[in-house]
Amino acid sequence: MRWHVLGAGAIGGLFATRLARAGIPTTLLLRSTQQLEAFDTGGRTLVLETGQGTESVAVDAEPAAGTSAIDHLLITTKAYATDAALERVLPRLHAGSEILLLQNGCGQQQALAQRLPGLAIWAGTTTSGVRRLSPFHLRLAGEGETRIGPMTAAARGLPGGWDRLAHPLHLSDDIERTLWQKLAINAAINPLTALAGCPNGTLLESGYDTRLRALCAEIEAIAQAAGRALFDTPLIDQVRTVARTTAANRSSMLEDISAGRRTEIDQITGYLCQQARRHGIAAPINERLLHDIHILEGNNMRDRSSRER
Ligand code: KPL
Repeated sequence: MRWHVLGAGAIGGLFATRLARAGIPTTLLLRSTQQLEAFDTGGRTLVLETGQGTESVAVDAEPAAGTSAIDHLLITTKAYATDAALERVLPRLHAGSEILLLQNGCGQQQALAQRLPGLAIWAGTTTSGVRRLSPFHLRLAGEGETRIGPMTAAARGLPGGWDRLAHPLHLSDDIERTLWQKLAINAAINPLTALAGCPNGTLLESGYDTRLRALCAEIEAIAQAAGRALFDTPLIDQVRTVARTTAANRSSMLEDISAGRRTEIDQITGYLCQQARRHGIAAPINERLLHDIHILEGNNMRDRSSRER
């Protein structure tokens, strides 16, 4: 058994170290020869700093556009990059391939399951917080939990070898609900922190109370209109708990904005706005956040191209 990891960012790197540590041969699929050279120069290891110390884990790497068959594929790309990344590896997949998507956002998991319905496909969410200090050097900010569930009939139990991972893992019997729960939390925390440039814990301050409550109520209304159950308790309580447990963390959207990268706003808030339109309800708060983050992304892109000129 060998797992190939498509999307060698923070989450991809974290799970590559977890797989390799469990004795499962693991290969990073890298996009460019520069990335492969940098990985070779660093001794073909991923470095993971945890509260307990620093682990150096040896993994393999190869170009995504290689030729050997891929039996087990973990996709951890940014949500918007899923299609383009998949195109590169599609010729390497076969009827028995297993695919697991561990990403933020919604829509891309369902699209892949519709596109490849005969394959064993799982989707998952993780609340583990990990930062990339340099391309192959990661710091684990907090060990969260990971929920995985089947997206197609061929996906049974956990994906191959994942029962051996030293990582808090749960099999979800309602993965659509799990995806919506994570989507709702991300839609509440990520745009607000990205716009304010603040860590997650700042949202607990009283100045955010009214805004956060109104945003959570609107997200709940969209989920209800779409026929999706969220949590058994109010979303605001869940969001506050996540903001408290990740108080010092910067959300992934804030990190993207700070680094001048595209964000996952279209797959998070954009997906919710699409659902609201489809089900005929208004979503003014989410529409506004979508607009404001697009403006911020646009400013970033303009700043970047003027620096490059
Ligand atoms: O998943 C996250 C993210 O930043 O994308 C949260 C839960 C908001 C933690 O930072």
